[in-house]
Amino acid sequence: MRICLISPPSPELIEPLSFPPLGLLYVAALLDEHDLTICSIDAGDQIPKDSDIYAFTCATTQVPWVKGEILRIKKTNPNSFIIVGGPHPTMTKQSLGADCCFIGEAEVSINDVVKEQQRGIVFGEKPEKLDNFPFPKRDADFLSKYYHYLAGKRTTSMVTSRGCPFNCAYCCGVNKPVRFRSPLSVYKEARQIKELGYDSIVFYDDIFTLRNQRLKKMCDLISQLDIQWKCLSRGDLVDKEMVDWMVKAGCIEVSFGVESGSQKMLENVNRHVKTADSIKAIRMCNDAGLRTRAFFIIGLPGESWESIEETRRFLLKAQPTTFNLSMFMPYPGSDIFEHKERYDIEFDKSLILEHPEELWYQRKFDEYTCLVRTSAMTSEEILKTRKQLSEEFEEEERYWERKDDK
Ligand code: B12
Ligand code: SF4
Repeated sequence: MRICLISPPSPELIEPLSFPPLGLLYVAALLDEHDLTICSIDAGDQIPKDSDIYAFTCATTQVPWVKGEILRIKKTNPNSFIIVGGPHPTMTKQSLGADCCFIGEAEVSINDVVKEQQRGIVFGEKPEKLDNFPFPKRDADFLSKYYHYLAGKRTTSMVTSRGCPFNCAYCCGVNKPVRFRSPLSVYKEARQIKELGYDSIVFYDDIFTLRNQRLKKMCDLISQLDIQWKCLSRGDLVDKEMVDWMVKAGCIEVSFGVESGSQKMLENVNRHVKTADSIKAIRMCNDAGLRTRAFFIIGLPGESWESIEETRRFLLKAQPTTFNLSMFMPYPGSDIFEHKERYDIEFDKSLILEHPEELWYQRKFDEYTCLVRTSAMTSEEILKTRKQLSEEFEEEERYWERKDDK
């Protein structure tokens, strides 16, 4: 069977060729016995005309392009079978015109879907023991289309767990509940990545430090590989001992989803992390010699002049090495999108459903859009204060990324 796997373009990203589409590479590994082509549209690959099956991965921002391509393939190759999977179909159950709309993770069910050409909405059975399934298909030719440097070293991405146990109201929360791979399986995949010529890994787990003893075992094993890495954590899920293990194992950077400096706002969006814990965690990592990055979302429900000021004070106190101020975008499937009446926020739901491309919050470097307003701030005010806050701290940022990472 000729199967073409398609990674749609990501014009919303400033550097779309930083990381390969991991989800699709997992699907590729599962379908390995077929005649496979993997197309990265961002890398300029052309979709073959004569495939038997076309399988798209799709995030919400990619919907208009995917819909258009499905329509085109239906005309030019009407006998082919088209599948769409990934975060958007999983959150919305929208088929976008495909024959099969695949919900959830591919591991257990994708081969049956392909063999039986199952039509309509198909719910993928949850893979429980992740160790039983193959690593992503990291074909060297395909990987060479992507490049990312972390502190001067060529870097690629990997995940060691699925899902997360929390329910933040702004998050799409795909691939729940949380499941972990064994430290040994993580080590073997990291070793394979090293053998492919990478000395550096970004762990894209939602929260890499979720389980203390598992982290210790992973660090013990990873330290044998002499690689550098970075990961995501939470202010309440890291302590000094864990940081020491991580440093010894080659960790150079930890990112924290702080989201806001206002405790009240965090509680409003069901993010139960104390700002004091985030400050403590960032400073602890700084002291251990790690680079720290704090992610904030401006424009969450209840955003006000006061909460912006609290975010400003947070930055002054925590002093992360760098930070990102992204704009809040309500994604279908998140609690805020589905139940906006419960939150202090306004946005046009039908506009987002009809034009999901509007959810690109950053059109170009430093060019942001805002689709929301709160009782205290208009969209324009949210945009303006985001920019002001960013400019105020730009001078203080050390900007290691731009200096070192090219
Ligand atoms: C790493 C990551 C990124 C990276 C790299 C993306 C990449 N090229 O890999 C960066 C930073 C670039 C990024 C950017 C964005 N991201 Co992002 N990202 C993630 C993150 C943390 C991990 C993705 C991952 O690799 N998961 C591991 C793999 C194994 O899981 P998976 O991709 O879901 O794949 C499985 C299934 O979905 C399914 N599957 C996937 N594709 C297909 C295809 C077929 C045919 C089938 C059958 C099955 C199938 O099988 C796979 C194996 O089980 C997720 C959160 C998460 N935990 O998943 C958010 C997430 C995917 N991102 C999200 C968002 C919103 C974005 C941005 C839009 C943000 C922005 N800038 O505005 C952009 C859009 C980028 C894009 N066009 O895809 C949302 C998606 C929401 C949505 N409804 O689309 C998520 C879910 C975060 C969240 N919790 O809200 N992201
Ligand atoms: S934002 Fe992070 S912690 Fe919150 S539900 Fe999503 S992945 Fe989990």
